[in-house]
Amino acid sequence: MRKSIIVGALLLAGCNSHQSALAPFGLEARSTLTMTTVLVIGAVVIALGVALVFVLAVRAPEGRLDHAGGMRMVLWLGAIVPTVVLTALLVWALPAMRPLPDAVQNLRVHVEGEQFWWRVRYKPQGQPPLISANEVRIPVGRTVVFELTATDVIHSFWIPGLAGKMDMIPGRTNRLVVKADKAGTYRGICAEFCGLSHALMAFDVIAMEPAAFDAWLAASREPPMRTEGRGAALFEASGCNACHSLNGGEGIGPDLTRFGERRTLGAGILPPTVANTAAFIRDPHKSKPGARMPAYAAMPEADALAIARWLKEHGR
Ligand code: HEC
Ligand SMILES: [Cu+2]
Repeated sequence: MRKSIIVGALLLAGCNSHQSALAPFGLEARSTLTMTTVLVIGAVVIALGVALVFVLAVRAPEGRLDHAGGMRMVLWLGAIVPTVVLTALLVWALPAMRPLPDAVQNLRVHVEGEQFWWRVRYKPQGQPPLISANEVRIPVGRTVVFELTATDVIHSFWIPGLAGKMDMIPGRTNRLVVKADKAGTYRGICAEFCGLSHALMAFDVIAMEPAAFDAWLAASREPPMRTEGRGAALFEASGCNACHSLNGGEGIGPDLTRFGERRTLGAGILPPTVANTAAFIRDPHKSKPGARMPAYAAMPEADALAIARWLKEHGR
């Protein structure tokens, strides 16, 4: 008993509203939760009803139940009631199955799954795209169309609090239409085994009030403030810019233009402190086995720290 209480408490502690289908912040996840609740309550009511019928039948005095009565019960409980209940459930659930209308495409966000990180391209209507990585910002109350694809293997894009999973398949673009209804910082993950660091592939989802989102988008378009110095020189001399863009461009690795603004390092796995970033640069495979970034084991720690410090203040 004591043990099960402890286990139960630990399980509950694992439920955090940051990444949970039980704490929805979008329309689709909300209707899924309502439906789940109704189905669970319905199942409990039916199970209790069956148990009650069973007890009554066992306790009924001899001769009280005849064959015709049994057949009537089978007809009602076995055919009529299930047909009515299932039909009612279907009629009730049909509207929720209709995808959100995406005619008003305020914002398209193209997300590409990579081993083991997320390439993000914002495509607001009538504006040039904005490139980012490992973080998705969306405006509350506006329809957002995620365009999902992959470079290497199949990944699955899942923001539990917002909507269901959607596969990311190389050579194909899947669309997921969502609408957030509560501002906050949430978490998304990869839900399809994609290699060694599959479990280390997450991202922040930041749902912002529309005005704040527009301001962020406009600010992100300003050319990044370039700071020179030891970090900048080392970044270039070490060949980091062969894979990482610092001005909103494409590269083999995640765009680092606004790395200082991000809330995680390495696709949702570590706090982006200077020490963690320096350690990641020298040995990315320690925290992320199989990551497609070469280790810089020979780089002196002081140099890695200088780059990390510079990356964090580069941008703004
Ligand atoms: C061959 C390409 C390549 C080179 C060269 C390279 N990186 Fe990377 N880097 C990557 C890839 C790929 C990732 C994504 C790893 C992951 O999360 O799976 C990455 C991730 C990172 C991250 C974490 C980014 C994030 O969004 O959290 C930082 C910081 C970083 N690299 C810094 C550097 C620095 C500094 C150098 C030079 C010393 C460097 N990289 C050289 C490919 C490269
Ligand atoms: Cu993945």
